Amino acid sequence: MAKKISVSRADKFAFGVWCVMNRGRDPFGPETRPALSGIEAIRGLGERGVYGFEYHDDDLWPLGAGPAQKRKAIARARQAMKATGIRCTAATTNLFSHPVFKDGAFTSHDARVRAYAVQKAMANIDVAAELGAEVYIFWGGREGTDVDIGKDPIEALKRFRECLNFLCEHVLAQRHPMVFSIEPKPNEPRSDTYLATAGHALALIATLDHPDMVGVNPEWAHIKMAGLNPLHEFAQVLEAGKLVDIHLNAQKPLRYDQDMSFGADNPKEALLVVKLLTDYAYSGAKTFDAHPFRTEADPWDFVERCMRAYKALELKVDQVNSDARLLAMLEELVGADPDGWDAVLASYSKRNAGKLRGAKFNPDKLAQRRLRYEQIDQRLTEILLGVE
Ligand SMILES: [Mn+2]
Repeated sequence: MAKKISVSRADKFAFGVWCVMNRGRDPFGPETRPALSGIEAIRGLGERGVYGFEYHDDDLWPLGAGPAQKRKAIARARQAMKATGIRCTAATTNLFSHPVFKDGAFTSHDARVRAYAVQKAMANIDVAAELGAEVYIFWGGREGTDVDIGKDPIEALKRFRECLNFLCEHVLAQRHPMVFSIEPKPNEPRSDTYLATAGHALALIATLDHPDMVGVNPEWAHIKMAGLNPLHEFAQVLEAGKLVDIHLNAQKPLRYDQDMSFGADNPKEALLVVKLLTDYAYSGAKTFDAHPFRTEADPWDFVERCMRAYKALELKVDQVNSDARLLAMLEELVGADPDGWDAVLASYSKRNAGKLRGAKFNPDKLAQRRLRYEQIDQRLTEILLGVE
């Protein structure tokens, strides 16, 4: 009998408020859904048992709002949080909508634009800390180029680094209990974006003044846009101890940013991502950063769907992790290590090097070992499809 799916706050699901505020506008047509304010978004998510929300500064108060208007918006957000039990899990700065950022924010040529961007981030970092956000995200929306001769990519990376270093110092000075997170994306809205993949972000982080304060929140769709493998990207960030948040959605490879509901494109890949997060006990928020199809009347079926898809895949992960046939085949795949090479390779020593130098291998024989990948993959498919 099929198991019933129920979602609770213990699942630590989160949504960007912008996901449900999305009104279906695309480059070819206007809005198809009525407006929803950031506060209504927080409240609606909270009422549906969602654990957390993420927001951009401009989602909660308009750009250029005075102190009184801003305080009022923050108070209303806190009210909605208190009334529904939803938490603010992460926040970020809108450094891409206003035309001032049309050629980048942290990587703009204009020092005044860079300073304005850092000021805007600084101000929202303080609000985010007040709302309890433990993660602050940097998605470099416009940090890229359309004309590569027009911007020195080395200089751009230096500028990005400088701004992150400055903001890390701000967080330390304010004693906010917060880490930063870089969200990579290969392109769109710019022709090419700096820090295109998780690997790019990890490499930049290693060069920062406070690398321990900065992680990565890779996004499924952004990875697919680059034609890469979400499982591998998430795993590399997780293995580096840098997975501080994750943006789940769906996306057909190598296309414009589709941001479909989680599980909508490739359930097998999605299953393996849920398995990764389960097996390695990822403890951060599982955040959906997607939006409803333009054909939807309201955003709530979409919210329900993303969470149910994750829970359904979690049930499948239980099955996969306890399927005797599959486990036996996977064990056989790893095989035995009768000569203890695992231990030799784990650490270099003169003795180990000597043992390796003197060893005799028979590559032709080793190559004959049976690898049942066809059967393994089919077993996974059948578990996913629910057939015996
Ligand atoms: Mn995202």
